[in-house]
Amino acid sequence: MNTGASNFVEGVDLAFWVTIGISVVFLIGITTVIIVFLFKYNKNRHPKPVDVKDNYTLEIIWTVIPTIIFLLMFYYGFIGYVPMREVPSGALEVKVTGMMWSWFFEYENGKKSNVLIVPKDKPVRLNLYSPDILHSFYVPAFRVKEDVVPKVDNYMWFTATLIGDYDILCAEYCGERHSYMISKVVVKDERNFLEWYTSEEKDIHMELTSVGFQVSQEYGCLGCHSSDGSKMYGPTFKGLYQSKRTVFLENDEKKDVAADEGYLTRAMLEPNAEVVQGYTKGSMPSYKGSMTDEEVEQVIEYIKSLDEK
Ligand SMILES: [Cu+2]
Repeated sequence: MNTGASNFVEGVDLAFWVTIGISVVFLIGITTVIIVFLFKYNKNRHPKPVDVKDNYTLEIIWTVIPTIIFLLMFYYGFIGYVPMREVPSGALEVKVTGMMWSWFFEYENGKKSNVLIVPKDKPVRLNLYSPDILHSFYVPAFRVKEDVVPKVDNYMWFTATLIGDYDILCAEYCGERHSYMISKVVVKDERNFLEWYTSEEKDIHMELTSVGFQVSQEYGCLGCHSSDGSKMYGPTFKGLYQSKRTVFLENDEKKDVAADEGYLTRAMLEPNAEVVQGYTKGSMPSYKGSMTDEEVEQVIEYIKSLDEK
């Protein structure tokens, strides 16, 4: 009986419990031996240490038994892993983009989303793509995890077996904000899934958000501006749109502004014309001539989108 949220839960959990079980037996066994020996071979009882040499029986036993135990753990791991690389034909294909610092999903019919919506009881193949650095797509409830490697066509698959919402995490820990790459798998029954999948409504806003995010990344904006409210070298993008700011003009005069489209555009093209209080003049380069008008708009769309999540 499969009681987990995906077809892989049973196999992975079995390998996990076998390994844990063996480890617990050894933990108890070894600890007991340590305690017994502590008393039995105490210096008071055994004032003269005895050297044990060339005991072949003992050596064979401690080679053969651990080998069998390791092979047992390997066996359960292997039979749990092999099916994960064999995608059934007819699986629903979804392109997964893992980028600094979010997930993005694109379906074969052009549907785009920032949550992964899948039908229950149907195999789903995820084609993993990264435009920037290493990521690791992880759905704990499904017991699936796979590296997303730039320039490598990696994939994974699963069949969701329970309706519900499950967390998606990035399990890569060598970068600053992988832990902020949180999304969801939403498992729907087939009818509800098809209703969403075939609906005409084009998620243009989502598309713009994604493009704006990519542009912000390309120009290095996100190296100094966070998207989650935390203070980096420059002000955060979150809550920035329409917020009230005190800025210093070029002649050092103070002025109150609202961060609307006009202000944000000026901030990208002439960053030193109005420098926000608390930040250093000259620390941001001008993007005049390098960013197109369209790209400026896309970054603004991205900044706006952060407040709608
Ligand atoms: Cu990541």
